Amino acid sequence: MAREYPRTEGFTDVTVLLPVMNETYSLVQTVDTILGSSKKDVREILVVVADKTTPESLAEVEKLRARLGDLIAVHKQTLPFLGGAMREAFDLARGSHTLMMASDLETDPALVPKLIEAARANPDAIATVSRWVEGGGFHGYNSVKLASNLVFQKLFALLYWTRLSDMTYAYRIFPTRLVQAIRWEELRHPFLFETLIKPLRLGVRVIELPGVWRARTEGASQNTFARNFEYFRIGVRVRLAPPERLLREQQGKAA
Ligand SMILES: Nc1nc2c(ncn2[C@@H]2O[C@H](COP(=O)(O)OP(=O)(O)OP(=O)(O)O)[C@@H](O)[C@H]2O)c(=O)[nH]1
Ligand SMILES: [Mg+2]
Repeated sequence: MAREYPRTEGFTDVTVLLPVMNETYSLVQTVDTILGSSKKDVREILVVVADKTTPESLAEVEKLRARLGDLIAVHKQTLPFLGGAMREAFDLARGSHTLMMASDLETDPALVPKLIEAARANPDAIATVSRWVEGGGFHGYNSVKLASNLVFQKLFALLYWTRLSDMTYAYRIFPTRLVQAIRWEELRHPFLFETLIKPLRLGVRVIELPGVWRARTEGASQNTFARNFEYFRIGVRVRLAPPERLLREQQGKAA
């Protein structure tokens, strides 16, 4: 019989993942907004830093740690890039659920309570934010990128035969056991898409909530437009892979 993904029966608390490269006040505002609304549900905020994280960002992380103590955990990544940061963080998460977002304010931290409520009501599902449904949107998104994004979403919704409208926005809450059971491949930004399509192929239910994307006001993205074409490769490969091959040999352990 085909192996199945491990089920999650309840929400107890959430590990919030915040990757940081060049954010300062955006990071602090993200943390304070989350704790202001949802502290009782937060197991820890796991900040992931890299060799290239700026000294200004590292200083803000240290200040947060001094101010908030155990609520802030810091991990220095070994694998490279954004996917590498998230993959290591998935294995360190201790909450029943793991929330993936950014620290540049492009993932509106005011939506965190809604994501937590969705996870509490549907603990075995993924709740993800969509910019393409009523109530969602884009502010300051380049128009060529916007058109390409829409075409990409429609194409892959058809290929995966799903009603989901936004499969590439990296703002979502997962059952932690699920993300620890999957065998991840990507290291760069296509990882963000991989975190939705692999669960879809495993039969995980995915719920969408509306959200507005706003361009960051400090620092710069680590992604380049040309690299967006790499999303096609993982999109097609995962569609063709047998679902049981998407799981690690030993669930919950490093593969
Ligand atoms: N620790 C760590 N954080 C990263 C890395 N790359 C990006 N980040 C952070 O992850 C978040 C999202 O990355 P961005 O580079 O802004 O990418 P994006 O907004 O998803 O992509 P675009 O829409 O193409 O701009 C930001 O808070 C970044 O600072 C990385 O290699 N390591
Ligand atoms: Mg960004």
